[in-house]
Amino acid sequence: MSTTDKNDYSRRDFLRLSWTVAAGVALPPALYGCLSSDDSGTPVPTETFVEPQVLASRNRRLDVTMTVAYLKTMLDGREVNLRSLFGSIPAPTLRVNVGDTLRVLVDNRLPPNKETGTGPVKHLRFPNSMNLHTHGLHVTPGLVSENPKVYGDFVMDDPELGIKPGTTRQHQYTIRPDHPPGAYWYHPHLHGSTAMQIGSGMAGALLIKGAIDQVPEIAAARERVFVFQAPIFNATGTLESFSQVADNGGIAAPNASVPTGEPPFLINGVRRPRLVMRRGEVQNWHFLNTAIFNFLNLSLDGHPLHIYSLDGNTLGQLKPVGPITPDPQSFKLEGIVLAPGNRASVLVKAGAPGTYLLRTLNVLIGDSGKPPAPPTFITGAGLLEDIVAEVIVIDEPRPMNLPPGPLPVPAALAPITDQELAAAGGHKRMIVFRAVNNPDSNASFQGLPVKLPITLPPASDIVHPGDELNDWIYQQDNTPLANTVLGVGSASTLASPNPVPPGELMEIIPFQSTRATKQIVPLGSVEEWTIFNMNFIKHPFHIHVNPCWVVRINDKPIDPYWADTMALPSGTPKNPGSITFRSRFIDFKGAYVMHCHMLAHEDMGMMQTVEVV
Ligand SMILES: [Cu+2]
Repeated sequence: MSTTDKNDYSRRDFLRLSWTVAAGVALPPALYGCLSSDDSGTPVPTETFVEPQVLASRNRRLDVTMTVAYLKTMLDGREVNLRSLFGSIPAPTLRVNVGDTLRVLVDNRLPPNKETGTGPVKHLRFPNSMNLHTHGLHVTPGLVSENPKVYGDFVMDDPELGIKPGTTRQHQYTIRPDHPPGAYWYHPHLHGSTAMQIGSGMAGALLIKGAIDQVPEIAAARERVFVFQAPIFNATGTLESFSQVADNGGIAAPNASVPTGEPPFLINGVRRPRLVMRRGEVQNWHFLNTAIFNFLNLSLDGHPLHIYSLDGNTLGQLKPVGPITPDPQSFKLEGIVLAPGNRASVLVKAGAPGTYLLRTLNVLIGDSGKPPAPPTFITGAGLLEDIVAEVIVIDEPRPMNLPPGPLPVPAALAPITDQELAAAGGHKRMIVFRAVNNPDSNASFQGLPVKLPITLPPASDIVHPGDELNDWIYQQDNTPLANTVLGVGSASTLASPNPVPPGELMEIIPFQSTRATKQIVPLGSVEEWTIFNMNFIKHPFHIHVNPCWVVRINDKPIDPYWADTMALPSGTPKNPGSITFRSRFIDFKGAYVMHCHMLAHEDMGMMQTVEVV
């Protein structure tokens, strides 16, 4: 057997093992980290990196049934029982081509919701209901057909009316021939359950293949998907309700038996997997940050990572990042920084034989003015360096090349120039993201209702039926979120030095409410939006359906780029951070959302409707 065969066999073994893990069978520990040998007796390091199962389109179509159920499996050496998609954590990679049709029948077999009646506030009572979002896809956000009911990228459900346990929903996504090919992902998006469900591992990669994949050097490179997840679960390996999810994406600690802190990153369900490359080999890696709170700041020892695509949007050339010499004292080193929701596709060319670490470097996710330094780690302000994978380059040559020239960029990603914006009317919007802290924190931790330093509107003003407004303002359980209201509002009323200006109420009304601020955009328009951040946390702003051409950060021009998720620079009410982008609201009418991708924030109301009319 040639060495190539050997390598490919061990790869297939691990694909099989991957499926075994997905099926919920514990792997014998001995299978990890062992060495096999080739015919000459030379030990060949065994990969522990596993690919998620791939579900690929055939004849321009992929039609799958997504079973949603609890999964008993091992994660990071611990037995867990968590909600899953397709019986797998992470969920399988959906692989389609531009021009294909993707159909997903969601079959929710989770047990009935328990948290009814007197449980936490209304929208947190449906941990086993869900819906489905294809993150980054330019597809219709509404219904594809009324009879029978077929849904596009629809996430506007009232939490009470999502895909309930025991029910199904048919989705259909038509990937336009001009859709940018790249790395996307899918996950549930029911308001109030999103953080808990994605934190459990309910997420998978969605690859759209097109011209970029036919570049000879990319086509020749082995492709790997890195679904970064930081699954959260308590001491018994479960995550039962939203009230267990902390603001920082960990487990809230109502008692000493529940582990605290932020969960470590896994790649495709494996902690610190090992990859094997040959000297000179080029591989094609898709990094997807599907964690619900934590940023990645990726760097490979001794090797540049050549980015060619961000959030599925081809850059047109390789942009090398690194190699970086890690410095445990520094929070300034920038590798590939991926906020929750972001993706980057990179080419890596293996150098000299040796062992190299793929790290997530120290990263500040908030700027409290005092960068955290080990060992005095400030929760929520920064993440310490971690090793996320190990790359072994073996001394067997496989000479391959990086693409020498420009890379194909889809026409849909042409820059939005000043001229185009002006010709379209030059419409601009300003939108604020912020959390309002409740100073009366002790009261909430004693289980008392939280009082916000604001004046509530009269009940007669509440158009939406029921107790919705109270629900979405008051958070009455004991999570750290109890002290915080997260919302989206209008800059015209909020860009004020007064921390609680009159009119602030509009930012904390639930996104489905008829009283909530809604961004109404005419179909075909081109606009420039500035998103302000008045908090020290870098809230990652995400908007569905149409990508964003980012032109300014903190009002300073940058080298523009396309993205669907952007970490807002930190700020204060007096000096908000900001990101300015332009977008073409084309092809699809309908209602969708923009929100914070720190998903506990989204669940607490940091979400607003965009309606293209
Ligand atoms: Cu946020």
